[in-house]
Amino acid sequence: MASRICLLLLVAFLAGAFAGDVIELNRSQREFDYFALSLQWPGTYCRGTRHCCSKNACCRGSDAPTQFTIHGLWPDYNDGSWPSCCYRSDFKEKEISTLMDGLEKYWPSLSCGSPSSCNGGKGSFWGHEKHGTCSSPVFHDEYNYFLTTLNIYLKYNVTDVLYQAGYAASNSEKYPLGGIVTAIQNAFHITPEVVCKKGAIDEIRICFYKDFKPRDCVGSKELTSRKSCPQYVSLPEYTPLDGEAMVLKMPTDREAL
Ligand code: U2P
Repeated sequence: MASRICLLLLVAFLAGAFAGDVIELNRSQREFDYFALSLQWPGTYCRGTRHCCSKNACCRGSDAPTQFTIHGLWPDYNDGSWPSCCYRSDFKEKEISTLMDGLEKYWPSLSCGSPSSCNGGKGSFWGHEKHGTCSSPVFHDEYNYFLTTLNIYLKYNVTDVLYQAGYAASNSEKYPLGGIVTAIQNAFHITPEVVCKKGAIDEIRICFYKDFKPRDCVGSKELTSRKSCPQYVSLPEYTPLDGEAMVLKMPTDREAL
């Protein structure tokens, strides 16, 4: 009788685990210190687009994004490192189905490749958001992680702040890095981290305490050493592939991987 109960418990446990219940992956990773909201500039990222697929927002023609889009909300440590893949839990797209329009618009994939994930890279683009698994105790579920990220992205509108300060997308202008940083400091009272690629702004990161009050990013100190950005940077406009080229270049999602 006892062995039958043990067997039943074992079956129930395995059924729970395989049904996608949360499994702790790495106990050695301590709780994170702060969040970095990493924003990418499509004008810089999309310049590297070599082929198209349906999920790639760089391929939306005239609907391609023209504002900073979300790269991720990253739990980080004060020493500059970060935890990753803290729990294995199956990503359930259904839980965020009501957020899909916002995610497609503000948090789109800008490539056809599959980002790395904790579960072998399968499933939807947002399923790779392994950072959510390390956001405990602030977040315990997918829905709140994605909803909060969209909300703080909309509240701290970096594209608008730069535009109001005179820094608009341009393929001819170069802007002082110091001026861009000052515009964000004046608006949000924190220093962002800026990452460049070939002299163009690639990412801007703004950081938050766990209660979502803004704070300096750890990497913002590297600004003074001009780590990846020159003194004058560009904020390129993206000219999408035209309709005909897109049709010719549009492989299926499978081919694009
Ligand atoms: O910067 C390269 C990649 O490292 C991951 N990263 C970086 C900084 C940080 O604070 N946290 C972090 O996770 C990102 O990996 P991804 O989420 O894109 O897979 C970043 O792209």
